[in-house]
Amino acid sequence: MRFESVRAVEILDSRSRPTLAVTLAPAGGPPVRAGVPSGASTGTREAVERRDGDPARYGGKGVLGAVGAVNGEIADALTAGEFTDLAAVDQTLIDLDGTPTKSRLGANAIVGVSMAAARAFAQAAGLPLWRYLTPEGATPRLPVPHFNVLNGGAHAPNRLDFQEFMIAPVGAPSLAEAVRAGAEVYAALRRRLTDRGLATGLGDEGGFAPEIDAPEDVLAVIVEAIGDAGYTPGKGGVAIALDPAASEFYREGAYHVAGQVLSTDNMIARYEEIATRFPVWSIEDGLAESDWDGWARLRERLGERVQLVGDDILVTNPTIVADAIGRNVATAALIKVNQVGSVTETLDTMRLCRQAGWAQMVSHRSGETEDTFIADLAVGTGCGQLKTGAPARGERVAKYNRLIEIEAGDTLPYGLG
Ligand code: 2PG
Ligand code: MG
Repeated sequence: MRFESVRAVEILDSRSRPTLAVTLAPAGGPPVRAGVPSGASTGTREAVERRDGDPARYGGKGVLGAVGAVNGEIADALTAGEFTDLAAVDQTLIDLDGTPTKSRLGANAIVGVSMAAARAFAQAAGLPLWRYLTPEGATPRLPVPHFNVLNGGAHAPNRLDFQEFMIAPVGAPSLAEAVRAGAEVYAALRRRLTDRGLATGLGDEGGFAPEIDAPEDVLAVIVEAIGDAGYTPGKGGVAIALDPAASEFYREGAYHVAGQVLSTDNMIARYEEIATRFPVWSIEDGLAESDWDGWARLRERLGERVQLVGDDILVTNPTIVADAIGRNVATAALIKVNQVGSVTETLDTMRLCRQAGWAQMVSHRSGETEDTFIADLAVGTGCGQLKTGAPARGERVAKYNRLIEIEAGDTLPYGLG
């Protein structure tokens, strides 16, 4: 593979903040493009997103430096060489950057080029992106979509501490039916909230953002909405997944939830009660990223009943995930391409999880573009789970619609696997 040109421009993400669009022109084929996502509740060990810090532009959030890195150094390196595969491109980018966190060129610059390069190789091989991303020995499958129907934490201006309440149509017969269930429960939830006089404005990921304090009250209304829409709450129908994003409400060694101050063990007990009372099948970032001992106890107490997903604590980083597997602190990893900063390292992390029997949930970021890369990544790796926001707002729906199109074009299994 040779590249004739590599170009980036500064565009807007779904939160009105600057991000990058990267266009690669592979020799002998049409140009390919990628849009770079960006998080709000970020883990401290994530690859470093490069922002300009110039207060005169976008409040310091401009990405002209990262754009310049793509159009300068990265373009020079990629147009000068020939590449056998995506891993070779990604290694070139990592070596060129030269830092462990991709901070010099910017992880946002590098991941955009990496995603576009994956598309270039897929195109050259005459394969859909998901098929190109299928690792040896993996079976592609349509993932269970996890619709984030109610937003709090860093994603909404309400006083709710838990960040994400997701519905997962685990029992649906197909992806298209899962999307229908997601949309129907979302509509039923809007009616329930309206009936109670609660606001139905949306948070960053398209879920409603009403003023409710206690997570249990949110869970109760979601269970009602699942029933209203004609589905059975639970893994045979529509189950619930949580991402409390607990690092955000962990202060001075304690968890601050709905006005209460909880020790790690009290927080774990709270989750045990939640999992007993409600059809919660998965909890992501139930504890803070620094609370590794707490995570180990959480897994002991709840790991048999509930999937325990590490996001901020693992940051899609193969080295950290290998450590976490050895220390038994979770049962699944959240997978975000921009958290580690290249597609190859993302696939490495997913392989480690597969080998250890850990589940994986591919994820969007709260700041997104219309790029649907992660839909193909979830299908190709056959990991069985994708979260990409509510069944509302264009940048979220684009991913679900991409899944529908993949399902319509190929005979693939649906479900957790
Ligand atoms: C998360 C993500 C995506 P952010 O915490 O899982 O939902 O949020 O992109 O803000 O880190
Ligand atoms: Mg998270």
